Amino acid sequence: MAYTYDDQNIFAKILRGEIPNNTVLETEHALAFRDINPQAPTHVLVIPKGPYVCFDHFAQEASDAEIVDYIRAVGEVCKAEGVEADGFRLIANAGKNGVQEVPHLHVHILAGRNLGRMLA
Ligand code: DGP
Repeated sequence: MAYTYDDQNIFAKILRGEIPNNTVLETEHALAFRDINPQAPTHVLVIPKGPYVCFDHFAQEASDAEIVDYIRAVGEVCKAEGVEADGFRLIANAGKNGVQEVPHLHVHILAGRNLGRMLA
């Protein structure tokens, strides 16, 4: 399907500097910041800087450079936050059934407590 990107979404505004954020990491193609409503002691969102609605949109249309930079950014945040020792969870909600609130791709990095066996 063809995705339409809404440049008025809240993460687009964060990327343009119109809304403040608690930045954890910034790279050429990615920005990581703390979730405003944390669900775990560590709850960081990693977004690409490009206009991608969700994970498959990004995987289909982003350049190799964007994809590599973005995945590496997730890894860098995991390392910086020290989540590998006790484990963590990555979540990328998409669309209506995925209950995606903000229509700009974001991976949630959750850690710091036992997250249970539920997927979401
Ligand atoms: P999702 O349901 O996957 O689309 O989650 C969106 C997340 O974005 C949710 O956990 C709350 C977070 N969020 C929403 N608005 C803001 C904001 O203005 N700043 C920050 N840092 N996080 C936000």
